[in-house]
Amino acid sequence: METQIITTTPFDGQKPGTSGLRKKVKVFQQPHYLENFVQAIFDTQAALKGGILVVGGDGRYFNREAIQIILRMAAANGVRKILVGRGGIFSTPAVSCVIRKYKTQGGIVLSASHNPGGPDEDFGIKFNAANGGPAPESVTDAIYARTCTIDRYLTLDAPVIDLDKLGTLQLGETAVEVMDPVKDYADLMESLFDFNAIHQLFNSGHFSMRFDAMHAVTGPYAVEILENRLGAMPGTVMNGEAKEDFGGGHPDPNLAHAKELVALTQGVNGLDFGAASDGDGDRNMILGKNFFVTPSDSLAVLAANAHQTPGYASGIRGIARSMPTSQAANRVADFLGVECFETPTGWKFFGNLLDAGRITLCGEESFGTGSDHVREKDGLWAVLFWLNLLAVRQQSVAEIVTDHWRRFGRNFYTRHDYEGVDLAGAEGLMDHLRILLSELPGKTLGDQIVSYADDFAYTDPIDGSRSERQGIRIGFESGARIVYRLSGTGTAGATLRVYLEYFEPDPARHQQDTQAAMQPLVLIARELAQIETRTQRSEPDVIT
Ligand code: VG1
Ligand code: CO
Repeated sequence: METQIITTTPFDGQKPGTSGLRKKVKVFQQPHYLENFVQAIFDTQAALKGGILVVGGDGRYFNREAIQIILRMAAANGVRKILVGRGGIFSTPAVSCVIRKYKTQGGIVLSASHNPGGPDEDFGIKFNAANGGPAPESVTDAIYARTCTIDRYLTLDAPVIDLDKLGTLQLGETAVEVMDPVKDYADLMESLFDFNAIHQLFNSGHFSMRFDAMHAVTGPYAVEILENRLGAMPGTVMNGEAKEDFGGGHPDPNLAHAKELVALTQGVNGLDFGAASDGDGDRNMILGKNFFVTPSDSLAVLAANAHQTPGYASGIRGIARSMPTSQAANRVADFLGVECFETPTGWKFFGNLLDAGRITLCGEESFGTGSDHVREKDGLWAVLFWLNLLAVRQQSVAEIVTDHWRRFGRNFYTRHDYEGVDLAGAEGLMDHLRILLSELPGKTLGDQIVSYADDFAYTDPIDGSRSERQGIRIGFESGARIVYRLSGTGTAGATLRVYLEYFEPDPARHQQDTQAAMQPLVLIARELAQIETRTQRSEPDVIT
């Protein structure tokens, strides 16, 4: 097998967004496109030479082809050993787990997460560092800079590798180990949660649940953990067969896209517990009987109850939440006397805080929750955490959350997304808000008085790196907030996200309907940003 040096030229626009490089499959299929980006990783990450690399993806269309390309390039670039999941499969949190467990120099994750898959849909790639987490901006910036100057890549003239058979084979000088993508991750989960208690809950005869894998990567993980190890009834995992196009669906675990599951939890005979994960297994949605847990509340509830699970029995060191995530977690942190950090959107911003031991739990409003057990958000981990709490507290999901509100007050929360809007219009809207910022404090909007308004900037407390223009925050004296930002994961046009929150201390008002309760704030947000005239949309496409 000979190393080949292929001449190439830079591709415009290989700048990674919130979670890596995401483009249409057709873009990735252009000659040399993927190769360019992958070579930029090898050219900038010197430790990979002679080191160990983990490779795997969520199984979407183009996953297998991409992996073959990456394996040949990794061998040509002198990687000593590659750990690849059988069938090319690894969930995102499982990649993180494997990088850490085997102390590798990093990993390449192939996924476009919750975006649809298929020949006309999305694909994505990102590099995870030796801590198991998405590369920090300094690294993604370096990779991007290299894609702008690259003139050649290295590959091996080698036959296709059989990814479906476990075992180690040789690719030139490089050992390629095809491993079970589930086992190490399932073992880690077993070390964190009380599997006996959950097993008993499943066997009690008075607990019903479904996990919706949405035809995405968590199917095999959920079957192994919930059905095989924990003894849940066969069929507990629905849509468990992973498909290249996710069965034509949108593998995004929220009220809009997991309708089938939501319906099963409704009515007098609704399930006691429903949960779902996304394309690459890092997101989670938690449902009780006729009850939806917002991700922001989920983070706060897990933090307040963490000591009731074996993995977190000695308490938590601190919490971090992404900026648009509700402030419910801050109230728990205050109560526990631990720090609560507010970081820009994207899991990479939690990495340093986790590595430094400043935080144990972290989360995002976008259905992402996680802890220091890996360096990615982790869908099944959150589901098991909830199951552990349900088992030891012997309460329903609704009881646990309403108890929490009674103790801490309720942060009503919603997010309105305007998808695929005109890019210039969306940028114009953000610029318009930036100009308004300085004159807002002290002003009355609707029935709210503005206390602060800024374009969020973050200085990493560990390495001092600075990230600017991370979204517009408008805080009111009542504790309410409006946040505007543009998505960094879309592949067509722009997506405007408007995040709304208000605090309600009075338990008598905790049962109100969220959208109705938030209507006054919604109107303020629409008017202030001139959403209708600037996006040509009168209503959001997705409300979560
Ligand atoms: C979205 C979410 C963000 C999340 C990111 C990646 O980003 O808002 O919280 O970290 O997706 O999640 P954006 O830029 O579109 O708002 V995943 O499950 O794609 O790894
Ligand atoms: Co995801």
